[in-house]
Amino acid sequence: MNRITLSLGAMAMTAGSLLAAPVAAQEVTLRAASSFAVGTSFSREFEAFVERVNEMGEGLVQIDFIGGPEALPPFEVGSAVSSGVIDMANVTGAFYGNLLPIADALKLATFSTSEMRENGAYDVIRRIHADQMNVHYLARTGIGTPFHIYLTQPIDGPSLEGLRIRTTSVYRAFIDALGGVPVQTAPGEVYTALERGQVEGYGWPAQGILDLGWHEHTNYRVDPGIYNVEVAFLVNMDTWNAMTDEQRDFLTDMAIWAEGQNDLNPERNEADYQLQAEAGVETITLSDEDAERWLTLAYDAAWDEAMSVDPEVAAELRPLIGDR
Ligand code: 173
Repeated sequence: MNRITLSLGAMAMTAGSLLAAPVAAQEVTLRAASSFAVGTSFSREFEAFVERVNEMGEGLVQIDFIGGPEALPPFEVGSAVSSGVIDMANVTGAFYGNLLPIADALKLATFSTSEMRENGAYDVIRRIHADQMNVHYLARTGIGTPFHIYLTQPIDGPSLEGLRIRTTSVYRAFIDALGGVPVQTAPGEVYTALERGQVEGYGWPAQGILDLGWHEHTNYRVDPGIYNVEVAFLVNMDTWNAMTDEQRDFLTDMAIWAEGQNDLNPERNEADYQLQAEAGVETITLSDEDAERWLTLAYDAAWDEAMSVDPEVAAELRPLIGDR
């Protein structure tokens, strides 16, 4: 009798405290896509993030990764996350210039992600992404990895006169300044453009040219590299706002973990330079004087472009993201 009374009492208490407790957050599943091919250099970081979120976020946040360019064309990933066709994207600002032209200027950052989180740069970056694109800027990968110009034929100084160079908005102003002819393609078209002799070179980061076989048609890499790679994790703003603080904080912690991986970039770059050399890609190292001219042209051309695209935001960003 005693026992029965006790357990009934316990049941009543449990029911009472369940009713009084705040409703536990339901697990949310986010549909995500990458603008880079699965398993390649600029998707890998995001895939590691997805794996970690799915491992540590059980009952809270899960990510359904639908894939890379086979799922969504790379230049449409920005629109898809903006409109909510997907909830989350791994994409570079260079691929959504149609929505937020100034995003390409984020390649000009010289500060680390933690410096930019602290000094207010992220506030500006988040504001422009929210206002103009309806997305939350969650994380930035790529800091510590420069871009290079890769060529099928040698140059002997800072000039690309008459050469057709595959580009995105990242390298366009620089190629123009060097007298080259920029030819815009998605990464997935670079191999064919090289194979068919439609271009004499291309812009691409330090990492990844072996991922899609481009080393087979690449004879030279020009050093020094320029800028810093920017590949962001974006979340649709309606999705972000619909989540609980706990879910948002969890994703932010995971994002900061992903940004911590940027510290590995210098050694990853060296590993790729080594692989390029083994694959027969020769390095053209510009003289100190030419290197200075190369870098000055690269940064001046890109900042001029940023100032013409959105002078107010460019001027606001410049001291916050760092200047060469
Ligand atoms: O396609 C590109 O060359 C490009 O713009 C880019 C940007 C970031 C990472 C890798 C490539």
